[in-house]
Amino acid sequence: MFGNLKPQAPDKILALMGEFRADPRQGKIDLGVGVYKDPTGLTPVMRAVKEAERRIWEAETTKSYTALTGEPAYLDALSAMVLGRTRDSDRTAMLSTVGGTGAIRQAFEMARMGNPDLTVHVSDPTWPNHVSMLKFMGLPFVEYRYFDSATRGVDFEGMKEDLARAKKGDLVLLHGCCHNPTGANLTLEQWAEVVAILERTGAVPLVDLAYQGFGDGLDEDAAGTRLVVSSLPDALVAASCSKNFGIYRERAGLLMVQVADPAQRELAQGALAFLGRQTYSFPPDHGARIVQTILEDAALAADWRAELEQVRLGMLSLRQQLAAELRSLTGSDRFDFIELHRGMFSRLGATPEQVQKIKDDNAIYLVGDSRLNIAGLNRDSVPVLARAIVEAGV
Ligand code: PLP
Ligand code: TYF
Repeated sequence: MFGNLKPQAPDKILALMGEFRADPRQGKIDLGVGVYKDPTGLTPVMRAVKEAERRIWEAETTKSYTALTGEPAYLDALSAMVLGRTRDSDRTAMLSTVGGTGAIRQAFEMARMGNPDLTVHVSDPTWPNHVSMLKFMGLPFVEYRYFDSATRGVDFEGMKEDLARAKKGDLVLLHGCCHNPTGANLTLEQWAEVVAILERTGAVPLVDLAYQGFGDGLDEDAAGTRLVVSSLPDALVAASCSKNFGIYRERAGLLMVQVADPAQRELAQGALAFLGRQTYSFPPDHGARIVQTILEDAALAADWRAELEQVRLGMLSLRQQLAAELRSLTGSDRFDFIELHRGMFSRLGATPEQVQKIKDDNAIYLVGDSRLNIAGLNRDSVPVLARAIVEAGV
């Protein structure tokens, strides 16, 4: 049966994790995979998560299945966090998903069920898994201009021009905040312009919100998503709890599907339940229950927000330190974009050879496209990286 299998190209980011682990050099620095690390290099379990787990362990009396589309109280709490208000329940169908990835995959499936002729529009560049899933599913996709390699900001004129070509019923994938892999993001004014293009073309947005709370704050990071959802008839939102709750391996996520007409809601909810049944039936519960427990308890939620804010400010301060260090080493402001970027990532704009040199000479691991994970740094390693960047001729 399996003799005809073709070898699959490994995920470059995950392959880099293995290479880093195997590197025997002392003082090696991992700026590859997008996992938050504290200044000591650990990915901690957040305080509120530990406390929620303790409460769940004490109170839980059964491990029987939850609802097919997920625990309603979790869906209520997380959708309210994303939207900053109670969702429009007449027009919103929801699914508890296997992480953000599961939400994106089911969103692609939903969009195809709704419009078998759709084209998906993705940013150039985007998270490699987006493209990989689209290829595997045989869904046609095109890239829209996004990253301006000269300014390391958003090529917004190019983006608008390309999005204007979307057709009615196409899917436009947008990063809600903290763009992966570039770190360059839209302003709220630019979001409004994108919304206007979507209104005009009739293309449907899918917002991938994987880093809410890692950029400018929990509400600020959801502002674009909220504008999209409140302005447009149809919209999909794929939210992940992996990063902001630090529960990567628990696999908690949410897919929201907003439909134009309340008469379509039952159909959409039924389609989500159907899609769940075709893949794994019931979603995992533990991560979702942690999130629900935290969000439903004012004191726990406040503690979680405080810890998340500390994480966010820590990354911001590393950005400022790195930009300052590079300013003083180069005597120029050409690396100031690092300070303007938001989230875990920045695309440096280095060549693959420069990325290789940084790795060979200093045991500092960046993804091949020159994406670096800011959270992999600490106050002591920032100057080491800055010197390596300059020495590689970036
Ligand atoms: N979307 C983006 C842009 C991401 O970077 C990630 C990364 O982890 C995800 C979605 C999905 O995350 P997960 O499936 O771990 O929740
Ligand atoms: O971009 C990243 O590094 C994170 C983690 O197949 C990740 O989103 C990377 C690759 C992958 C799954 C998750």
